Amino acid sequence: MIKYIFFLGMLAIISIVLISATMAADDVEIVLEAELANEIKGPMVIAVPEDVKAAGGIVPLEPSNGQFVWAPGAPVTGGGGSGYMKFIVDIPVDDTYAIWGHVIAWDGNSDSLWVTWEPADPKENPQTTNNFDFRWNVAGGGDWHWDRVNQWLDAGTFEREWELEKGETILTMWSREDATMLDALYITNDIANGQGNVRLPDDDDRKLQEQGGGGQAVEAADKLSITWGSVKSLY
Ligand SMILES: [Ca+2]
Ligand SMILES: [Ca+2]
Ligand SMILES: [Ca+2]
Repeated sequence: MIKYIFFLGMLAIISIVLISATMAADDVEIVLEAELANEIKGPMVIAVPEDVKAAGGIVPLEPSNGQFVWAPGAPVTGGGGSGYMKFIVDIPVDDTYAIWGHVIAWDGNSDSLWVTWEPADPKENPQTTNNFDFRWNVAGGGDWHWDRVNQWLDAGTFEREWELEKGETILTMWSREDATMLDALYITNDIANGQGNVRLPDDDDRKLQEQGGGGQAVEAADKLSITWGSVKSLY
Protein backbone atom coordinates (compact mmCIF):
# COMPACT_ATOMS: atom_id res chain seq x y z
CA MET A 1 0.00 0.00 0.00
CA ILE A 2 2.80 2.43 0.94
CA LYS A 3 4.58 1.51 -2.26
CA TYR A 4 1.39 2.23 -4.18
CA ILE A 5 0.99 5.68 -2.59
CA PHE A 6 4.64 6.40 -3.31
CA PHE A 7 4.07 5.38 -6.92
CA LEU A 8 1.05 7.73 -7.20
CA GLY A 9 3.11 10.54 -5.69
CA MET A 10 5.87 10.02 -8.22
CA LEU A 11 3.29 10.00 -11.02
CA ALA A 12 1.89 13.31 -9.77
CA ILE A 13 5.35 14.88 -9.64
CA ILE A 14 6.20 13.63 -13.13
CA SER A 15 2.87 15.00 -14.43
CA ILE A 16 3.52 18.42 -12.91
CA VAL A 17 6.99 18.52 -14.46
CA LEU A 18 5.58 17.52 -17.85
CA ILE A 19 2.75 20.07 -17.67
CA SER A 20 5.21 22.84 -16.73
CA ALA A 21 7.40 21.96 -19.69
CA THR A 22 4.36 21.99 -21.98
CA MET A 23 3.27 25.39 -20.70
CA ALA A 24 6.69 26.89 -21.40
CA ALA A 25 6.56 25.52 -24.92
CA ASP A 26 3.11 27.04 -25.39
CA ASP A 27 4.38 30.61 -25.42
CA VAL A 28 3.41 31.91 -28.81
CA GLU A 29 4.73 34.79 -30.84
CA ILE A 30 3.22 35.82 -34.14
CA VAL A 31 5.31 38.45 -35.89
CA LEU A 32 3.75 40.09 -38.93
CA GLU A 33 4.71 42.66 -41.54
CA ALA A 34 2.00 45.29 -42.03
CA GLU A 35 2.69 45.30 -45.77
CA LEU A 36 2.05 41.53 -46.01
CA ALA A 37 -1.52 41.92 -44.70
CA ASN A 38 -4.00 39.60 -46.40
CA GLU A 39 -5.98 42.60 -47.58
CA ILE A 40 -5.18 46.32 -47.75
CA LYS A 41 -7.99 48.68 -48.71
CA GLY A 42 -7.29 52.22 -49.88
CA PRO A 43 -6.59 54.91 -49.08
CA MET A 44 -4.36 52.75 -46.88
CA VAL A 45 -1.38 51.75 -49.01
CA ILE A 46 2.00 50.07 -48.79
CA ALA A 47 4.67 52.76 -48.64
CA VAL A 48 8.44 53.20 -48.53
CA PRO A 49 10.22 55.95 -46.55
CA GLU A 50 10.64 58.21 -49.62
CA ASP A 51 6.84 58.32 -50.07
CA VAL A 52 6.65 60.31 -46.85
CA LYS A 53 8.54 63.19 -48.46
CA ALA A 54 5.84 63.52 -51.11
CA ALA A 55 3.31 64.01 -48.30
CA GLY A 56 5.45 66.75 -46.72
CA GLY A 57 6.80 64.71 -43.84
CA ILE A 58 10.24 63.83 -42.54
CA VAL A 59 11.55 60.66 -44.19
CA PRO A 60 11.62 57.94 -41.51
CA LEU A 61 14.38 55.40 -40.97
CA GLU A 62 14.17 52.15 -42.90
CA PRO A 63 11.25 50.03 -41.64
CA SER A 64 11.32 46.24 -41.38
CA ASN A 65 11.32 44.70 -44.88
CA GLY A 66 11.69 48.23 -46.30
CA GLN A 67 7.96 48.93 -46.24
CA PHE A 68 5.11 50.02 -43.98
CA VAL A 69 1.41 50.77 -44.34
CA TRP A 70 -0.36 54.09 -43.87
CA ALA A 71 -3.13 56.30 -45.16
CA PRO A 72 -0.98 59.07 -46.67
CA GLY A 73 -1.31 62.44 -45.02
CA ALA A 74 0.65 65.60 -44.31
CA PRO A 75 2.00 66.25 -40.81
CA VAL A 76 -0.32 67.93 -38.30
CA THR A 77 -3.35 67.92 -40.61
CA GLY A 78 -6.53 65.98 -39.89
CA GLY A 79 -8.00 63.35 -42.18
CA GLY A 80 -8.39 59.60 -42.27
CA GLY A 81 -11.25 57.33 -41.33
CA SER A 82 -11.37 55.10 -44.38
CA GLY A 83 -9.39 52.11 -45.52
CA TYR A 84 -7.97 49.23 -43.50
CA MET A 85 -5.51 46.36 -43.40
CA LYS A 86 -6.74 42.87 -42.57
CA PHE A 87 -4.70 39.95 -41.28
CA ILE A 88 -5.88 36.35 -41.12
CA VAL A 89 -4.15 35.07 -37.99
CA ASP A 90 -4.08 31.37 -37.17
CA ILE A 91 -4.13 31.09 -33.38
CA PRO A 92 -2.24 27.95 -32.29
CA VAL A 93 -3.50 27.61 -28.69
CA ASP A 94 -6.52 28.81 -26.69
CA ASP A 95 -5.24 31.71 -24.64
CA THR A 96 -5.26 35.45 -24.00
CA TYR A 97 -3.25 37.53 -26.47
CA ALA A 98 -1.95 41.09 -26.75
CA ILE A 99 -0.56 43.05 -29.69
CA TRP A 100 2.35 45.44 -30.03
CA GLY A 101 2.70 47.62 -33.12
CA HIS A 102 5.93 49.04 -34.57
CA VAL A 103 4.75 52.54 -35.35
CA ILE A 104 5.42 56.17 -36.13
CA ALA A 105 2.98 58.86 -34.99
CA TRP A 106 4.19 62.38 -35.74
CA ASP A 107 1.56 64.44 -34.00
CA GLY A 108 -1.88 64.55 -32.40
CA ASN A 109 -3.60 64.38 -35.78
CA SER A 110 -1.65 61.31 -36.89
CA ASP A 111 -1.65 59.03 -33.86
CA SER A 112 -4.55 56.62 -33.84
CA LEU A 113 -6.02 53.56 -35.52
CA TRP A 114 -9.09 51.43 -34.88
CA VAL A 115 -8.41 47.77 -34.05
CA THR A 116 -10.86 44.84 -34.08
CA TRP A 117 -9.92 41.19 -33.67
CA GLU A 118 -12.67 38.74 -34.51
CA PRO A 119 -14.11 36.60 -33.07
CA ALA A 120 -13.19 38.07 -29.65
CA ASP A 121 -14.47 41.41 -30.96
CA PRO A 122 -17.71 41.62 -32.91
CA LYS A 123 -17.78 41.99 -36.67
CA GLU A 124 -18.11 45.75 -36.46
CA ASN A 125 -16.75 48.66 -38.48
CA PRO A 126 -15.64 51.24 -35.89
CA GLN A 127 -15.17 53.82 -38.64
CA THR A 128 -18.97 53.95 -38.88
CA THR A 129 -19.95 53.10 -35.28
CA ASN A 130 -17.27 55.33 -33.69
CA ASN A 131 -17.04 52.76 -30.87
CA PHE A 132 -14.18 53.89 -28.61
CA ASP A 133 -13.74 50.29 -27.35
CA PHE A 134 -11.73 49.77 -30.53
CA ARG A 135 -9.80 53.03 -30.62
CA TRP A 136 -6.01 52.70 -30.30
CA ASN A 137 -4.27 55.82 -29.06
CA VAL A 138 -0.87 55.26 -30.70
CA ALA A 139 2.09 56.53 -28.67
CA GLY A 140 3.66 59.54 -30.37
CA GLY A 141 7.16 59.54 -31.84
CA GLY A 142 8.83 60.44 -35.11
CA ASP A 143 11.06 57.33 -35.15
CA TRP A 144 9.95 53.72 -35.26
CA HIS A 145 8.94 52.53 -31.80
CA TRP A 146 6.83 49.81 -30.21
CA ASP A 147 3.44 50.57 -28.72
CA ARG A 148 0.99 48.09 -27.21
CA VAL A 149 -2.51 48.24 -28.68
CA ASN A 150 -4.76 49.95 -26.18
CA GLN A 151 -8.33 51.07 -25.75
CA TRP A 152 -8.67 54.83 -25.68
CA LEU A 153 -11.86 55.64 -23.83
CA ASP A 154 -13.10 58.96 -22.49
CA ALA A 155 -12.18 57.64 -19.04
CA GLY A 156 -8.57 56.97 -20.02
CA THR A 157 -6.38 54.60 -21.98
CA PHE A 158 -6.28 50.91 -21.08
CA GLU A 159 -4.18 48.03 -22.47
CA ARG A 160 -6.18 45.61 -24.55
CA GLU A 161 -6.11 41.82 -24.53
CA TRP A 162 -8.15 39.25 -26.40
CA GLU A 163 -9.28 35.76 -25.40
CA LEU A 164 -9.05 33.59 -28.47
CA GLU A 165 -9.55 29.94 -29.24
CA LYS A 166 -7.28 27.91 -31.47
CA GLY A 167 -8.17 28.55 -35.08
CA GLU A 168 -8.56 31.25 -37.64
CA THR A 169 -9.10 34.84 -36.52
CA ILE A 170 -9.34 38.17 -38.36
CA LEU A 171 -7.37 41.15 -37.12
CA THR A 172 -8.28 44.47 -38.73
CA MET A 173 -6.35 47.72 -38.36
CA TRP A 174 -8.65 50.48 -39.59
CA SER A 175 -7.47 53.95 -40.52
CA ARG A 176 -8.63 56.58 -38.03
CA GLU A 177 -6.17 59.46 -38.40
CA ASP A 178 -4.15 59.57 -41.59
CA ALA A 179 -0.34 59.52 -41.57
CA THR A 180 -0.29 57.02 -38.67
CA MET A 181 2.34 54.51 -39.81
CA LEU A 182 2.43 50.78 -39.05
CA ASP A 183 5.52 48.75 -39.92
CA ALA A 184 5.01 45.43 -38.12
CA LEU A 185 3.02 43.63 -35.43
CA TYR A 186 4.15 41.46 -32.52
CA ILE A 187 1.42 39.25 -31.06
CA THR A 188 1.95 37.04 -28.01
CA ASN A 189 0.20 35.15 -25.23
CA ASP A 190 3.21 35.84 -22.96
CA ILE A 191 1.72 39.25 -22.19
CA ALA A 192 3.75 39.91 -19.04
CA ASN A 193 7.00 39.63 -21.00
CA GLY A 194 5.67 40.98 -24.28
CA GLN A 195 7.21 44.43 -24.06
CA GLY A 196 10.61 42.88 -23.34
CA ASN A 197 10.33 40.25 -26.08
CA VAL A 198 9.04 42.40 -28.95
CA ARG A 199 10.98 41.92 -32.15
CA LEU A 200 10.65 42.63 -35.84
CA PRO A 201 9.74 39.88 -38.30
CA ASP A 202 12.59 37.79 -39.70
CA ASP A 203 12.68 35.75 -42.92
CA ASP A 204 10.98 32.79 -41.22
CA ASP A 205 8.14 34.99 -39.97
CA ARG A 206 7.64 36.51 -43.41
CA LYS A 207 7.63 33.06 -44.99
CA LEU A 208 5.01 31.86 -42.51
CA GLN A 209 2.92 34.97 -43.11
CA GLU A 210 3.08 34.59 -46.89
CA GLN A 211 2.16 30.91 -46.61
CA GLY A 212 -0.89 31.90 -44.61
CA GLY A 213 0.36 30.55 -41.32
CA GLY A 214 0.07 31.85 -37.81
CA GLY A 215 3.38 32.13 -36.08
CA GLN A 216 6.12 30.52 -34.12
CA ALA A 217 5.90 28.76 -30.83
CA VAL A 218 8.71 29.79 -28.56
CA GLU A 219 10.63 27.26 -26.53
CA ALA A 220 12.03 28.48 -23.24
CA ALA A 221 15.59 28.54 -24.57
CA ASP A 222 15.56 28.51 -28.34
CA LYS A 223 12.92 29.21 -30.92
CA LEU A 224 11.11 26.39 -32.59
CA SER A 225 9.50 27.04 -35.93
CA ILE A 226 6.14 25.43 -36.53
CA THR A 227 4.35 25.43 -39.83
CA TRP A 228 0.62 25.67 -39.43
CA GLY A 229 -1.76 24.19 -41.91
CA SER A 230 -2.50 26.55 -44.71
CA VAL A 231 -5.27 29.00 -43.90
CA LYS A 232 -8.19 29.22 -46.21
CA SER A 233 -8.81 32.64 -47.64
CA LEU A 234 -11.97 34.37 -46.51
CA TYR A 235 -12.22 36.55 -49.57
CA1 LIG B 1 -5.07 61.93 -32.30
CA1 LIG C 1 -3.12 63.14 -39.96
CA1 LIG D 1 7.31 46.37 -42.57
